[in-house]
Amino acid sequence: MTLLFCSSSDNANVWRAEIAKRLPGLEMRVWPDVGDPADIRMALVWKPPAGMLASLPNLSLIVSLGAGVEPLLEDPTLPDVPLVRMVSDGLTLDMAGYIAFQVLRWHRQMDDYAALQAQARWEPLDHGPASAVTVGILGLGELGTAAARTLRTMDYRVLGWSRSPKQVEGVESFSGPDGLAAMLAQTNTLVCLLPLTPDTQGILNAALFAALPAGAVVVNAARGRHLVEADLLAALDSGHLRGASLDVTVTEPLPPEHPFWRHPKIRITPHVAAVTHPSLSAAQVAEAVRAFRAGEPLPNLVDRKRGY
Ligand code: NDP
Ligand code: OXD
Repeated sequence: MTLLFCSSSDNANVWRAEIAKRLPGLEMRVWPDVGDPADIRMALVWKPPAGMLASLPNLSLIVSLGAGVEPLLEDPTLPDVPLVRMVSDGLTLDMAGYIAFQVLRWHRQMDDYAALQAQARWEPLDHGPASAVTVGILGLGELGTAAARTLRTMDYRVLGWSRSPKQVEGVESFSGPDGLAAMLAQTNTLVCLLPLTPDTQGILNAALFAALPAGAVVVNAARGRHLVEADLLAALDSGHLRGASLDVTVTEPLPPEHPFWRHPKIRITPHVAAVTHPSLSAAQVAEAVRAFRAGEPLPNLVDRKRGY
């Protein structure tokens, strides 16, 4: 059984070494050196060219190097074979750290201190305790739950919104449209960790921002298309929102002329909130391959109808 690796943003040699440690003898080819396409039974991919997977006649398993699978599902030629997505300690720890950092950045006014430092001004600013800050998390799945747990250890009040109600210790769970409205009304820092689906695209829009208390902050670490960019600019410029941290944008890389780069209330990172570290994630790939070969239920299988 041959595995095809295809990603322009992951290091194939590092992956080859990590996979060889766990699956000795497994042949791995690296796209575009596919050889005979009929040899390929499994593919390990991140944003493969549209149509590429459909050109592999014996493909029987797709493993996504990413947690979010909309780049695959949006390819109309995607073969109808099991699709496993990435769930690993590397991603969850990275994301929990990124969200904690962004919540602290706004709560503890770190950008204001950077501006004061630039003027050599020693000027303590007031900030309340973490327990007085309510963080609302859209998406209480693998990453949202990890972020929620980390924030709870820091004494933030944490609320979470998901399709189905959840039980996470110390976290108040909301679901449905009424639940969303109830959560937003209490949220000082809103974090988006939803998958991108037709239901969630554009969810960070003017109506949602208006439902947040004045002075709220928005953190989007999910997908750029969750956000209506013009609505964010309007809500920041009107003074309703205090700031936004964006790890993802509609167009990536963010074009140099985009207003987000120079907006005083926006902080940008280049889609690095959570990374699929090979050393921490190869075990999950190996487990998917092992289960597939053994004909056992596959872990972290994507529900194509749901879209995540
Ligand atoms: P999960 O599938 O584990 O969790 C998704 C959560 O969103 C679930 O709680 C789900 O609810 C909820 N959800 C989905 N649709 C809706 C809806 N219509 N209404 C309310 N809640 C909804 O995903 P992960 O936590 O692993 O990842 C989330 C996203 O993070 C990924 O899809 C990806 O886009 C993004 N990501 C970003 C990275 C970055 O570096 N910026 C890195 C990795 C991922 P329920 O549980 O009830 O189904
Ligand atoms: C992912 C990502 O979905 O890195 O894993 O965005």
